[in-house]
Amino acid sequence: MRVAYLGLGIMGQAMATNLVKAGHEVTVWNRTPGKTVEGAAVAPTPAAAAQGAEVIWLCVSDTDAVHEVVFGPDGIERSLTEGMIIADSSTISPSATVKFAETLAAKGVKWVDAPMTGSKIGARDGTLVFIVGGDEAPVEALKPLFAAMGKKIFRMGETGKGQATKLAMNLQIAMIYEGFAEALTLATKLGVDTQQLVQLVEATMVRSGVVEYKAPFVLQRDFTPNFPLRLMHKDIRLTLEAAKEARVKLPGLETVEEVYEMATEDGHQDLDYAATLTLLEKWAGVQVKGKAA
Ligand code: NA7
Repeated sequence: MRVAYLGLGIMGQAMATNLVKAGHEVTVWNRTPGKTVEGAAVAPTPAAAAQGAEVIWLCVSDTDAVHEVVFGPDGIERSLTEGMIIADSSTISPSATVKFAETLAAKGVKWVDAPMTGSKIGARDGTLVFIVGGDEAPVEALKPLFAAMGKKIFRMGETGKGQATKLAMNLQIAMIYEGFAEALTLATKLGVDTQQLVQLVEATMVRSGVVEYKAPFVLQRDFTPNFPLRLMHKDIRLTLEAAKEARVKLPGLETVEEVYEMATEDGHQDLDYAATLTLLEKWAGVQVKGKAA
């Protein structure tokens, strides 16, 4: 398929590379020039990249960035023609997604929200899980592209439902990790061996995929970003906004947001979100250690 790929960050670069490898005709664009993908053409603007494309795939930071790339002065809007599909893998506001889709529906353009999970390793290995919202026909048409970049897709309903589901997923990741980090901090202060605590967690119903994934990094104090704290913080804020719009109260997540706020003030925004632990440690006056540390 002819694909315009817009946004070559950690995720987009790897995803566009996998589209090229699968034989698709890809044209890329990135806001900061110089980022390229081997085997793909490079366009000077989003509008130029979208010319003649069947699918325009977006993977940029946030809601404002998507708005800029679609409706901004060099945005794709002017290049859109009937039958084109926009697939958005950025994690952005569900309600803004619905508005963007409605604005473009008059042009006969379909919007599929396709945020993903699997972080940078999943993007590199083509094993992402896509959480999708959109009409059945465009989602079906995108299947060869999903297959090139991921291992599974979950269609959650119409446009916007992919983003809504992604927020509900990341809410759980942030809260589960916060619980783990608080438990490690308290256990350390009380003199419990944290390596043994993790073994106990894994042998009981307390276990979780989040802890299984994060524990080895945390016990070695490796906070290099798999999922940067600034992006998890953005998702937490998006979730709280969506909750406010829907008049839903999320007291746990509101408190966790404050932890991310303070971790950002401490300069940890480009580390992995697991580094929120260091704030709890600072308050408790301890440092969590595993045997390997
Ligand atoms: P990164 O690595 O932070 O990359 C962000 C990308 O978004 C990067 O290409 C940026 O371009 C681009 N960007 C940011 N703001 C804008 C604006 N205003 N206009 C156009 N392009 C912009 O993020 P990831 O790849 O890890 O994640 C991308 C999304 O997937 C995000 O929503 C995650 O939550 C999930 P730059 O190179 O800085 O010029």
